[in-house]
Amino acid sequence: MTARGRNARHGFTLVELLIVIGIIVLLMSVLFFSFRGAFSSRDEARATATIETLRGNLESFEARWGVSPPGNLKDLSALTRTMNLMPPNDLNEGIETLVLALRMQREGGPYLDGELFADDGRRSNLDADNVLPEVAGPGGLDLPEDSSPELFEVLDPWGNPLVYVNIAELRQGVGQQSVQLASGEVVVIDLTTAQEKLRHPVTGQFPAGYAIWSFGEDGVNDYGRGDDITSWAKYEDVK
Ligand SMILES: [Ca+2]
Ligand SMILES: [Ca+2]
Repeated sequence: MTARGRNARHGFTLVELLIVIGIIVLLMSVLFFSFRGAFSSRDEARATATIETLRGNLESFEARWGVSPPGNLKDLSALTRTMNLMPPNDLNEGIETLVLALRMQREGGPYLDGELFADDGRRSNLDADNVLPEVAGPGGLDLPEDSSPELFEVLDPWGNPLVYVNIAELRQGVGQQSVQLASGEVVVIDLTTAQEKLRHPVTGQFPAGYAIWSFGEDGVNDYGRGDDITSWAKYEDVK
């Protein structure tokens, strides 16, 4: 019998076995991380696309109204000369006001993308609040006839509401709000921190007109930094 035949009968040595196991473990971890990476980049792309859709809708509103949509119901009342538009609570008020403003039929509206509004995965009312039906109807905000007076939010792919801030209000220290997450946790948007974090670190400029952001995959408010997804060019990306 040849030397080769004897080696084949003895099978794998311990070292060979360990190398094979090591390679299998390595391949599995590569696969795991690439799957996870693919999922999180798909979610990030969805969040970016939702914000882009809102940006387009918002620009149509600005073209007709001459200002960015207000970030609180009191200012939307003033802009639209609608009485009694009081916030039932301070939860999610920025994004609720944006959605409401974009749903109005006045001045050529509604501006809100129909597909986005029909998407249960992206449209929600986590804090189950609404405006008075008489304010919602003709002579008031004039929402579409078959439409609910609920104060809807737009959600990111992780189920948390997007945050909407009107920059003119932010500069005046107006628009205090809290955000109710999918988990039920309530996060306060601190205006002083927002004034600091939303400014460009070099030029000191705020995003023009408004700011929309998602807390990102970690669900933590980084005020548009970190893994947050933003309607403006992220400052980490600015050269
Ligand atoms: Ca709501
Ligand atoms: Ca975050």
